[in-house]
Amino acid sequence: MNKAINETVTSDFDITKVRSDFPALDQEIYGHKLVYLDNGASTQKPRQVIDKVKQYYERDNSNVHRGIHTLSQRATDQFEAARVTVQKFINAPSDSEIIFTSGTTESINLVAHSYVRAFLKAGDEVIISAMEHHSNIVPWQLLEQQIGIKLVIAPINHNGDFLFEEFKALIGEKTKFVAITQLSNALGTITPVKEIIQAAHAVGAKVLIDGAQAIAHTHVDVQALDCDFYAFSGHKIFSPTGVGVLYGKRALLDSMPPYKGGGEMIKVVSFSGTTFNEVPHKFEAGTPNIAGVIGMAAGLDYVSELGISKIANYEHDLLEYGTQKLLTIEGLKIIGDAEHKASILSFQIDGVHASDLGTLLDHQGIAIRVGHHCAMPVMEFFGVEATARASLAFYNTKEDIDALVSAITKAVEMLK
Ligand code: 7TS
Repeated sequence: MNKAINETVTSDFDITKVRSDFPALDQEIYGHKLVYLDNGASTQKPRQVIDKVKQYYERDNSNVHRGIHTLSQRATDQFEAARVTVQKFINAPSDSEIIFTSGTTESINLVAHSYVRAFLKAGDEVIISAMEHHSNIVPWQLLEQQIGIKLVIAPINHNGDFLFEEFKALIGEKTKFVAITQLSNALGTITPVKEIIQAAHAVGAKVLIDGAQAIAHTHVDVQALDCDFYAFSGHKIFSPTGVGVLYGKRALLDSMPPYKGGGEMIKVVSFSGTTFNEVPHKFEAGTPNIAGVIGMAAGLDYVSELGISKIANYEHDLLEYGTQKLLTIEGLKIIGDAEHKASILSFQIDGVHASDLGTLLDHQGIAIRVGHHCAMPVMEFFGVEATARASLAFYNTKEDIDALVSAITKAVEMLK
């Protein structure tokens, strides 16, 4: 990272107007203005998303794909229009390649079940990185136990960089699948996903990208990446909880067996044999999170309107500013200083327990996350049990960072 302190973090959008779109930001916690720096866990929602969900429940609430009546048609139209919004947002070739799930975790489990469990056999290798979130580790470990695949871990270094050459050395004829985060939630590392995908494809392996963190911070183009699967959650991109996306290449999705059985995913059900619906419906058994899906389309529209590259530039400057300011605190060490980094500031302070720090910051109105961030192997690698993590969004400001630094300084004085 460029180490010069950028005192003038400027946005190409109207930050005051942007902040006023997010009602939750405008409140006090213990008598202090809320400074929300836990965007890696979940983002706040703009009024446009909240209004959309409210409008749906007040006017259009009904089930999708099964009603002849007006409300059901309205709900279905909005639900399917949301699929096209997602398709365009990630530049997928077809809206039939967009499957609505409950979030990244379910998207990854769908692929684990319907692709890896269905097509890999004992001894086949699945590569993940050493900095995955538990939801991109445990599904593969379950398959290790259940069908005997071998999980191979691509290493990182102590800056948190993904080691591409070491990764390439792990790839071989046994490699059948690669599942990698695009942005580490614990370290902020941006991984070279395009190169990873090319290297995996060279041996015929398929690739899933965990975009849970990346989706709100970088431009995602699944065709340019040429990934086979891409997973993300609505709630990390200013949209409702309980909804997410799995993108998959159509030919793969067509070849895969369903993940869950139930209504909507079938063509004909009979006791002499059942046939399945076309994708994406084949993977969407049961009544979906209709309000969540419609709200997510509004969230993606909001981000598109601001412009993801403007967001990325602004957050990059803010991250550099935050890095420099935090490093002025005595005894503070940043965990994760990768060359390519976004949105996450994980740190530790000598002699200070992260959870004590988190509590004292909360009492000053500052929301951060402390703990292992569901990435325990990363903590083990760095020899720490927990870090404090400030994670940024485009509505954060230099003043938020200043408030964080001053609150940490006060907290450290109290704790030492
Ligand atoms: N993958 C990554 C990289 C994540 O950061 C998360 C959530 C997930 C997968 C799972 O997403 P979910 O929406 O299905 O739960 N990460 C975090 C976090 O960093 N703090 O809280 C949740």
